[in-house]
Amino acid sequence: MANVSPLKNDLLLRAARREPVERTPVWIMRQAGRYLPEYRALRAEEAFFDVVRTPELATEVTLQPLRRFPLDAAIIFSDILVVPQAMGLRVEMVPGQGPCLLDPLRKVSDLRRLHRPVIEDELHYVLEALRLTRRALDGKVPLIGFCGAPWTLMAYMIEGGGSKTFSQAKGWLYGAPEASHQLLSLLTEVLVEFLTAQIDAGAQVIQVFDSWAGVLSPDLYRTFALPYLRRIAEEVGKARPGVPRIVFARGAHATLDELAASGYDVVGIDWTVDPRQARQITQDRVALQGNLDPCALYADLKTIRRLTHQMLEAFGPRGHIANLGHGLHPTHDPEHVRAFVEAVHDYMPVANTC
Ligand code: 1CP
Repeated sequence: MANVSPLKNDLLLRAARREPVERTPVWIMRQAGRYLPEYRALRAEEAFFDVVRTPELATEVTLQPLRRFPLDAAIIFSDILVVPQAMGLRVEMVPGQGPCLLDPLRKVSDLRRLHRPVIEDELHYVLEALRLTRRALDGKVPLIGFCGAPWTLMAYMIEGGGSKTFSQAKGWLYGAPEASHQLLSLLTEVLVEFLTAQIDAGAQVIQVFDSWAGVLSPDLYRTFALPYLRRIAEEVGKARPGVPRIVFARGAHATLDELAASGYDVVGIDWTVDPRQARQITQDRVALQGNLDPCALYADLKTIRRLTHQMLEAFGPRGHIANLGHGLHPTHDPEHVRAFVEAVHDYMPVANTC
């Protein structure tokens, strides 16, 4: 990119490549959001998707957590549902409930309602927000771009919103496998273009969120999720080599070994996975990201520090990006978030005395 400063803090990039680092880098999923009073103040004035669609506001919200805490990365403020929106589905944010798709896919013939978006047109606001944020960061820390994984997006497009079981979307996988593959392929092609465009606009790392991996059996995950995740890693890696790719597949424990071989540089794990076991399974094929239980931040500050240090010890110093095992909750206290970030900063690994 022209006219941008060189990176002053590249800890996250080095950890993603499993290179030695002076200190484990840390960022937090949903680090921008409702637990911050300054975010809530802005949201009292502006609708969610207006913030997402206004690059100056998206940049402001992206930077809010970095003004408070010494984080080692920024993640662009947006949502995974901007892609279904760009493909023709209407999405609204319902206060206290979450996203709601007004015209979800109900039957296979509804696939005809989807169109293939021209990324530079229909998602230009994400790209512009990345360009603005990159300039505002002035090389302070790397900027993460992201998207939802094909399966997770398909799940929302069929259910119309969050769900405990995602049984309608799973119904498609069992009852209409061909149409499901057609939808997943289309999403994959769009996501490859979107991630590549995000990198061109300034994203220095990309993360794919497969938030609903955990509702699929290992067999379904192998058939309907992993092949598409692999294609994304491969094609983005080929188009823009050297940009670290992270995959976070929440609940995909049974397929961790295959995820580690799916072409990503980093695999994010949720808090139900033991870091030592994850290391054993993944060996030195990938770096790992995670995985303190977000609810651990409801503990007192001393306990947060102890639990964070225990987590760092379990992962070991090489190839680890500290994070929570999922996103922050609106009820988290920013001072407890600070305790987590600072505990990562001041961790001193026990010296190896042999
Ligand atoms: O009113 C509000 O302000 C809405 C709260 C909110 C926020 C702050 C939503 C609604 N999205 C976001 C921002 C967001 N979403 C980011 C910003 C960057 C950051 O992390 O700081 C990111 C990366 C996402 C990604 C996202 N959106 C995911 C994947 C991560 C995850 O949490 O698993 C998912 C599943 C969504 C959908 C979504 N958007 C919002 C909600 C409440 C949900 C979940 C809906 C559900 O399943 O119930």
